[in-house]
Amino acid sequence: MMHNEMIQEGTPVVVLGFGITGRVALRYLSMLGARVYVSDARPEKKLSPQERALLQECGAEYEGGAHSLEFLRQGEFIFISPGIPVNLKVVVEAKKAGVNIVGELALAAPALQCPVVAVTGTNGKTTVTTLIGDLLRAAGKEVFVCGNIGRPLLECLMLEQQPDVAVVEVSSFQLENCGKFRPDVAVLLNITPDHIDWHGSFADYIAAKAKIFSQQRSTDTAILYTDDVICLELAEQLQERAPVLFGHSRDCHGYICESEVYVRRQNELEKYDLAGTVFDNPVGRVNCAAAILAAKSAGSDWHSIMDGLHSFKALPHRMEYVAVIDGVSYWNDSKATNTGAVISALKQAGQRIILIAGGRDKGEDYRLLRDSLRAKVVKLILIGEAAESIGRQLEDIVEVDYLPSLEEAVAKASRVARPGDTVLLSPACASFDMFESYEHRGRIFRESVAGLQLKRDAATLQTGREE
Ligand code: UMA
Repeated sequence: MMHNEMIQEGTPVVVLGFGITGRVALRYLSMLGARVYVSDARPEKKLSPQERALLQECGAEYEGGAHSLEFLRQGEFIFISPGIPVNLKVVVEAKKAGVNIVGELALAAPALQCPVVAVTGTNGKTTVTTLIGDLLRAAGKEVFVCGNIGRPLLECLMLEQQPDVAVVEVSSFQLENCGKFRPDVAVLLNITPDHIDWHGSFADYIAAKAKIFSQQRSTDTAILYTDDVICLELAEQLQERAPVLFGHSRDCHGYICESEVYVRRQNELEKYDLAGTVFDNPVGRVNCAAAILAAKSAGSDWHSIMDGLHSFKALPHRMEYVAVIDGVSYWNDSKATNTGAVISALKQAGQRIILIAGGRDKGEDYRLLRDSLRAKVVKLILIGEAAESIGRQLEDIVEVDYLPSLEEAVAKASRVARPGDTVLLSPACASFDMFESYEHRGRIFRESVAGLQLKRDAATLQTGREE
């Protein structure tokens, strides 16, 4: 395993947060010889047998139930898990006491051996990261796809053999503490308000996202979406580095026109026809333009890209088609946890929509949904903790119903929908008030729709018998 200049034999490090990232960090740090202290809000008795075994195997001391300054000060630095805000009182105090705060990207940076493609943005990150991985694999490359997508980047450093390229989905949380992380290719898809509760303000969220470019050199590639005003402003600030732009303007390096993406190569235009792929819709085309530019920068060619685009299957919980029952189509967009994602979903869905939204508030301004709702939504069904607050901001422009559960929301939607309508779950909120995760919420939606289908089939059978 590659040496990491941040860790010497016996370097004391506190790992703050013992989730997916914290567990991999513990393994990585102890392999490098660090002395690791783990602090997590979960009391020790709540740890799984595997987590206990890992602590024991690595000889790590554990502080559970709360984080104390005394414990945190034992580290030469604190390795902070992405979900833990830097403005947490004890973290601020540790910083004041002179302890450095290091995130996963910062820790990985000095040891990264392979070229890195990093992708950020409020929405579309996972799809674009996965797609870039596929487009590079189609060109015969060994690719490690990781990051916020669910597999920490540190895992890449523990591989026996380094891949040809790492494609990393990076969140604003990870970028906040990214240190000297320098992607060879950095992609910024879009920026709309999200995670305001964590960052404190929209300006701080934008600043975190912009860090993806902060360590890049003139030979690195910065790819940005020019139809998004905030990305455009950032592109202007990067002017000296000749950023690579994508969008609907013909001046872009990758421009979108109807079902096609055109990529400029000197005086030629390379055409990528998306007809027949899952990306042939307003949001898909934009995501594709970004992925094509990134894959080309990392060494993919036209044929491999076209192969990769055609074989790509849509990811679950992101505008996922579920069923058509009695002429009404049902779509699961449970991953839409902010207003920007809901606006994108409404663009892609049909003309008369029954929207199911709500959940745990992340500091969103739901008035941002007003124009999109006015255009297409005939009924808004709200669930979860944020229901009343969302309702207050929108009930003057759309009919609103409040339901106690997602199952009941789906049943209600099916009763009010007419043939040709779309029932869309696109919550604009986190899921943790009622579900374990957005995946769990999406599964419950699918199961509720399957329940409607069963009822429908039973009713048809009954009618057939009576006839
Ligand atoms: N914890 C504390 N103290 C606190 C808060 C939490 O000790 O004050 C502990 C919890 O008890 C838990 C651990 O911290 O044991 C969880 O750590 P974490 O929230 O950093 O999550 P991980 O399990 O490490 O997962 C993280 C990302 N989670 C977040 O950013 C919240 C995962 O993204 C990512 O897939 C994973 O690392 C691998 O890189 C999830 C996510 O929701 C999917 N991301 C956000 C998003 O996509 O919008 C950014």
